[in-house]
Amino acid sequence: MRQADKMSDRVEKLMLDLFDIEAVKFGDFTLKSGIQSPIYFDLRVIVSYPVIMNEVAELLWETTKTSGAKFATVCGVPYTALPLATLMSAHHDVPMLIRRKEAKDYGTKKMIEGKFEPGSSCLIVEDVVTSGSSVKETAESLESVGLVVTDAVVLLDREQGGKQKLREAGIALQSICGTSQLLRILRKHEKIPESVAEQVRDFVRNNTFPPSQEPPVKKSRKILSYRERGDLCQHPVAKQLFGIMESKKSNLAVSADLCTTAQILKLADEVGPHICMLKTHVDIISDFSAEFVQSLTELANRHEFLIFEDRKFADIGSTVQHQYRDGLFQIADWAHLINAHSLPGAGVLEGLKQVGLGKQRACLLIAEMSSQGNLATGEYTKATVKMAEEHQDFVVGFISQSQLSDNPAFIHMTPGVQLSGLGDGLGQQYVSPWDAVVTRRADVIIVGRGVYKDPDPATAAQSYQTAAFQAYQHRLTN
Ligand code: 5BU
Repeated sequence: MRQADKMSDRVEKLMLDLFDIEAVKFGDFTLKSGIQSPIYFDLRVIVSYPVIMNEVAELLWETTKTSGAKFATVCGVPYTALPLATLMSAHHDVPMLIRRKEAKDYGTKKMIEGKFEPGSSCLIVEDVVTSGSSVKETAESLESVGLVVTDAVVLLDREQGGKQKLREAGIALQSICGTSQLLRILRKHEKIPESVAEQVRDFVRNNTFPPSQEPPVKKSRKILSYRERGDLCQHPVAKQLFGIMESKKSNLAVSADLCTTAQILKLADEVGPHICMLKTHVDIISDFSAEFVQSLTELANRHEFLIFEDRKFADIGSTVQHQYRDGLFQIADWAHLINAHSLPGAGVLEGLKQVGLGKQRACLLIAEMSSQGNLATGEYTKATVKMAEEHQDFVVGFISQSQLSDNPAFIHMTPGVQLSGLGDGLGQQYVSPWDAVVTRRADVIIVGRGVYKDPDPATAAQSYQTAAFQAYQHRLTN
């Protein structure tokens, strides 16, 4: 079995176990904050189930390792995560630190127990994240004694904005599972009725912590419409895209990952009225021709969508220039948008830019990926955002899994979206349109198989269009 499959099978089994031992409960609960919630996580019970506890610790470890986080010590948020951090520490030979919760009351007592080098890094381990405040408090304690905290790992993310809040505080949060995935697993095994799942989704939707209150830039990012952002941005392609999104009421891009021109043109015509953008992988087409480009361009004009060639340029400037301009595909002649990896450094953009700018083309930088175990995380992602900021004449946004920049001109596009389905067995990981747009703050969702594999792609596209645009409207008004 592949690594990705194994991992998702294990997560699925763990969620079912947590349900069985009532660590995950459904009903009517009053949370610490006084809010009534239809779902409650009580992970304290896992200490009574050593096998489960061990599995949680192992999955926390693997999730962290997959994200590429580097750390010298681990520290569990007291109290539930303490035994989890202990197991991670003991099994993987990484020293542990203990944060005293009561230190404040004793004044002179040490807040952090254990040995560490000032300036060294510490991973925070937590059981459940809601707003992220407990992780933040623990990070502050660790930082107050000279430790560096850049990463945290959690068993369950309630998906109520905690991840976003922690990112604002400079902490990348990884989770084994989020509420939406948990609900999909429990529904798949018919552990809860759909009405309960919907009630929980509604609750999460209506109880999401806003990503930031104070900084004015962030506030304005939250409430600007696509139209307003189109007015603000300089690049003609970004302006056009925002305009199309607003007028067609669509923030859906369909990925036409089909291997013949006839199939792609048929799909483009069917889904055209519902999309703002069609994404291609031109190198998988068996009968590519100039006529195809002409027909696709006609369809793009007729239905008003942009064409995005998902070529993922990743070589030195001189080579990508050829790949973009020359060869069989002459991508620069017909694709409004292309994308590039930041891996080679700014030269990749300099090269592409020399070809694209004269033709009024734009580029998206790949800052995060949807696939399990990908390495586009942490410092790499941050450096990618910086690179985009330095090339705003050509880079109009990101392919990402979350909002990475507050600059309203940058468009965030998120692939790995499906209404049903957790993954594809080859590492792809899916979130729902709602999660992508509301929780992760994507501007555009990219959907491939969810649409083109459907027996009725036009109706499927319409469903995704409605789901993603309603999510955007919710974001505008909340
Ligand atoms: P899917 O059928 O919805 O899984 O297709 C997703 C498309 O987005 C597919 O063309 C991928 O090549 C593309 N993609 C992705 O899935 N994840 C990423 O991180 C990036 C691109 Br970058």
